[in-house]
Amino acid sequence: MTTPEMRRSALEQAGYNTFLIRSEDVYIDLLTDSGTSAMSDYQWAGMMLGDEAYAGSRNYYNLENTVRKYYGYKHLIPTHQGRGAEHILSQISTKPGDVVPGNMYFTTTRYHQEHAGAKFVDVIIDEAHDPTALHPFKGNVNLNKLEAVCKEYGKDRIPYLSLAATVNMAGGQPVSMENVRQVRKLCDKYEIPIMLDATRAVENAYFIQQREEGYSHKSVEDILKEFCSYTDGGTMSGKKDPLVNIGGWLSLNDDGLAEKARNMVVVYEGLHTYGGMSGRDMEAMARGIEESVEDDHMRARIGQVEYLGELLLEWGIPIVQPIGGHAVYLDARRFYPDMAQDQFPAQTLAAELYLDSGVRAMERGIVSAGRDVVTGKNHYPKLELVRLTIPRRVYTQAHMDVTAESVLNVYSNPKKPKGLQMVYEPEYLRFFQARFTPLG
Ligand code: PLI
Repeated sequence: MTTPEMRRSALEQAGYNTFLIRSEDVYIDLLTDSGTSAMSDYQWAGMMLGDEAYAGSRNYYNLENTVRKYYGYKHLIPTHQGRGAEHILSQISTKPGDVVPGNMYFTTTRYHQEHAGAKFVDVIIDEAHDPTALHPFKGNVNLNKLEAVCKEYGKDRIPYLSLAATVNMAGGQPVSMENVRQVRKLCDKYEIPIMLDATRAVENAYFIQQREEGYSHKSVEDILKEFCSYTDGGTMSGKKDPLVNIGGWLSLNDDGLAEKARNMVVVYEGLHTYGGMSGRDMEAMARGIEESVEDDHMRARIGQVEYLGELLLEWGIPIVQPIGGHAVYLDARRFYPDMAQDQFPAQTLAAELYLDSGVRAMERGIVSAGRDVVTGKNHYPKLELVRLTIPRRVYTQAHMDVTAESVLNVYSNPKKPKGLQMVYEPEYLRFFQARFTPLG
């Protein structure tokens, strides 16, 4: 528990950036679901079976078999976390002047694409940029947008389509099976591979089971395997779906590309049979993947997110709809309709929420979007959101109630903040370390 005075002081010291608050000053931590989930007894038991050989650990082979079994990919290159895999993939596939189409950007993913010299082009459906649109698969690719990019640049300048399922920045929104099937057809026509950001693909599979015709009787496990079968490989942050605190991987079906990746991973991550993870970490991830595809687990996990979202909707609070897989996203524009985007409404809202109750959330708006690498100008995303992210197997319904009550307090407070001014802006992925002062 914290007092208002403690929180005011902690927030000032953190430059009004929730990433810079110490966790001991946080009451309920909804910053992220990344690496914050609780491991099970089965996973902890696996930690005791760590084979810490430098080369050829048996835990690596177990992980490789597990990824093959559930995701279906042929080659497994382990990395320390998701962005390690994004780095390797970008470096082995992308050259300056290339173009990478994707269904909305993710911060680290786009960073690595741009770092390798590519331009990112958003090909998600328009509904994804509208927090009120009720489309059941707001992560879908707009096939016309994708085809226009394919026609303009062709296979020589498009190393792959970057397909995220679910789409984090759109509000944890899924991609339908029908859409990935159509995307596969189109990419085959233009000979462009599809690389899946598989970070929350199990959550995506659950939404397909719940919402798409013909899938209600299939297991999450089977749906996941079918979905991945339309893609050529994937990057994974083990810190989300796979229920571990650290780890990731790059998976590829193409033998030549996998050989390149295995060569590059030794430079940045570690030998190709551990890639920055210890044996025990790989064992915990293999077991986490097994648990993550259980229908009951997914129902409980997403059910908890929906519980919080439905409570907020009942109270008339503006959130992104439909409710996403890993988080509830507050629509900061509708909290502060008079605040200009340059005054950082979502960053301000995250600060207000922390001040009210010690609940920590994350900005997903103009600060996260960063600047255009060519012009240096700010991106102005349509979505200006605060993410209440739910770690897996950590919090109770009571924590969701306290969070909802605090959001209601902030929403109904007649004294509206004036916004923030950015006083320190780091060069890369500025949202992590930027500092602000309050206006007015
Ligand atoms: O945080 P990493 O490096 O293990 O993974 C990067 C990453 C890649 N793709 C997607 C969709 C992510 O959500 C992601 C990381 N997400 C974080 C840290 C989050 O808070 O959402």
